[in-house]
Amino acid sequence: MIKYSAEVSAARSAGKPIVALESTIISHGLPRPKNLEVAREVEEIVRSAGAVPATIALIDGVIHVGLEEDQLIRIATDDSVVKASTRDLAIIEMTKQSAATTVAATAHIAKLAGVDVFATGGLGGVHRGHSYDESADLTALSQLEIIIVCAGVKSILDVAGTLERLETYSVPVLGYKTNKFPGFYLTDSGFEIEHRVDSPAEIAAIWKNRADLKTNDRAIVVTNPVANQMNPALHDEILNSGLAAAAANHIVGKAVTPFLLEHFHTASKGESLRVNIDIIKSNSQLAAEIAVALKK
Ligand code: PSU
Ligand code: MN
Repeated sequence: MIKYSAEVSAARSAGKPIVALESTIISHGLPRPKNLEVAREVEEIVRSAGAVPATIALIDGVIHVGLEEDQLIRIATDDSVVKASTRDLAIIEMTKQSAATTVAATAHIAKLAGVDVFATGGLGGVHRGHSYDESADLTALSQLEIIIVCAGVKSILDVAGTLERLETYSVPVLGYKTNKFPGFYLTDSGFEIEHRVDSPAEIAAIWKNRADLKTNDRAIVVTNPVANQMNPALHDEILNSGLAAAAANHIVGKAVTPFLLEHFHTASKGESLRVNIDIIKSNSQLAAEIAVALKK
């Protein structure tokens, strides 16, 4: 059912630390041709930190954990690549389409492959003004034992609502070297986080304690704030114009998030893109360090 890249297959046999990487950010989150460049750089960051990268996607209906070069190019450049959440996986296998996986779908496949650590940019969550538009990322996190490293939830979302949902689902939220909940493009979303951690070793200790306590049937969210944030005034202005444009164009369902991210990248003339790239690189670095710490 799952095909492993040569590198991931060797890492599994050797018991090496592996980091799962999502592919929707490559296909639908970052503009071309930067997306392919970043996908490659992120994999290299994971390797330099002593872990093995496993970018996850479906190619012609087959689930791949770890992509070979031609497969990564396919995800980054082929217009027919769709965005797949967990509910889409079995259907895409049947139709033999190629698909990039969201946080929810990537986490699901990572668990099937026995991978415990996962890096993304920003989590999905509750959408502003639409309390029934809630990313399947949240329900996935409530069901999968995995550590996800992110820069908080995407700032296009209802951050307060998303934090409340994470509390309901008993998903712990940790601030990496901070007590401020990161705001994706912004270092601080304006919300506090109760629990701060200062090292991958502390996160590994929490992971082990949860197994003993049997509170490990769900994810741990590690939030890693971006160092050089977007200008907050510019951020808020673009967010407002983006939300208005999404409503005016009747953008719904899985198209909402890619639409808003694209609006940001265009309207900010590359400033949000610069931040998004910083985020994914720094999260991948931290995820690799955590994966290494879990093996100690
Ligand atoms: N983080 C980014 N860019 C992205 C995403 C995350 O920096 O494009 C993707 C992830 O795959 C996440 C998805 O799961 O956006 C959320 O989409 P939705 O709101 O439709 O669930
Ligand atoms: Mn949605």
